[in-house]
Amino acid sequence: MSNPLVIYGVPFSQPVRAVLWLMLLKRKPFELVLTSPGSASEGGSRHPDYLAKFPTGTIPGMEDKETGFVLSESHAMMCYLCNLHSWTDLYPSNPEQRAKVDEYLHLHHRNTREASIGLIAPNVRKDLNFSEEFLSNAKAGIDRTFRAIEGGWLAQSRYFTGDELTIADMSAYVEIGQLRSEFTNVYDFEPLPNIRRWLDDMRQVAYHDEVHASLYELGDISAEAPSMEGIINANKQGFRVLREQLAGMED
Ligand SMILES: N[C@@H](CCC(=O)N[C@@H](CS)C(=O)NCC(=O)O)C(=O)O
Repeated sequence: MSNPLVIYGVPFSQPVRAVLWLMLLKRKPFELVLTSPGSASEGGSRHPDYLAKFPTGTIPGMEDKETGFVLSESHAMMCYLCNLHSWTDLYPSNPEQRAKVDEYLHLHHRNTREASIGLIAPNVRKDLNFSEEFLSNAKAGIDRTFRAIEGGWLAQSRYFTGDELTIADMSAYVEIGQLRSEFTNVYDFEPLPNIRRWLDDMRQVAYHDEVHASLYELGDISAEAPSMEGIINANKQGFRVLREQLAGMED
C-alpha cells in the first residue's frame, strides 16, 4: 500500500528541504509528489487541484491520505510532526525552551528567509531583472539578520536555542547553508565565525548530504545563472537520492 503521508514539493525548495530533513532524520516514511512551485499546469502549485487543498499555492504541502488532513507552511508541518510523534528532542516540551524555538521560527519568515528572495532568486532568475534598489535592500536585510544571529543566538550557544539541535536550526540551515561556497557560493561568511562554526556542525547532522543533493548537483551560481535545465536536473538528482532513502526505509 502506498504511504498515506504525502509531501508535495521539489528538493530545491528551502522549506521543502527542512520538512524532508526532519522526516529522514526520524526515519518516517512518506511519499514525495513532485510539485513545481508557481506553475499553473498539472503537477504545479498553482494548479486548481493543488489550490483546492493548499490555497496559498506554495510548497511544501502535506496531506494525510487516510484522514484527509492537509497542511501548508513548513514550520506548521514541522511542529505538527514533532507534536504528533513526541519528538521532544527537536521541539522541546519545556514551555520556555519551546518558546525559544517558536521565537526563531516566527522571526525566520521576514528575516532569514530573505536570503532566498534576495540572494538565490536573483541569481537563479536573472530574467526577472530585480531592481538595484530591491537587491540592495534585500542584501542589507540579510546582513542585519546574519549579524543578529552571529552576535546573539550563536554567540551564546552551539545551536540556535541551546546546546542541542532543534527544528529552528534545520529551518535556518536550509536558508543559510545553501549560500556557502560548496553550494551556490553567493555569500561571504568570512566575517561571521560563529555562523561558520554552526554551519560546519550542521553539516554533520544525519542526512544533510541526502537532503542537499540538489544543491551539490547545481553547484556554484555566483558567476553565472543556472539554466532551467540545470535546475530541473538538480531537482531530479535530489529526488533520486531521496527516493533511494525512502526505499531503504520500507525494506
Ligand atoms: N512560508 C512558506 C514559504 C513557502 C514558499 O515560499 N514556497 C515557494 C517555493 S520555495 C513556493 O511555493 N513558491 C511558489 C509560489 O509562491 O507560487 C513555508 O515555510 O512553507
